[in-house]
Amino acid sequence: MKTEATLGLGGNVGDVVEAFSSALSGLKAHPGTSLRGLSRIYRTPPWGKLDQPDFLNMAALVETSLSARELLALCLELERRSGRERRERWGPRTLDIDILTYGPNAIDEPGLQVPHPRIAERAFVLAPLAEIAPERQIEGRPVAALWRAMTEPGIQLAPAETERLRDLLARAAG
Ligand code: GSY
Repeated sequence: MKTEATLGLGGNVGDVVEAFSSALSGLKAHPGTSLRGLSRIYRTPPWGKLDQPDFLNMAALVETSLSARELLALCLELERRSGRERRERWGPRTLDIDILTYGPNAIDEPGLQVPHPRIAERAFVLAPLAEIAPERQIEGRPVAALWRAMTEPGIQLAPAETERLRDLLARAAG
């Protein structure tokens, strides 16, 4: 059985666009996942811990035959391959990949909460997610409506980074 899942990608250390590209190529190459859509990249102010550089954030739509737990393991493996070390909570990182939604399912297990908690409060998640899954319901409301209701300043499109990602992905695809 195939499930449509959405992933949020973010990072603010090193070459984040390159890290996005390798993670997305890893998802593409995996037999249990197909990439169905990509948002543009956004430059976003840090949330949680403010004295760190701005993040780049984007979202991906995947069709997967993996369970949510298997998809999580794949995301962690792709983070690890990008050199991600889990250090300070809410601190700087090369690459974070979160499962935002997994079909219509709600999962609340140790280490795996889907929909990802507090999506509705985080503009850096909603802006890219609204591009790829505007109708997806979070807490009973469509993502697009949640994004439209946001007033958080500082979320900007990053066109040069988006274009570079598209180039890297096209090159990786040959
Ligand atoms: O949860 C993802 C890591 N993260 C981010 C992020 O991706 N973007 C922004 N803007 N702030 C963040 N704080 C953390 S932690």
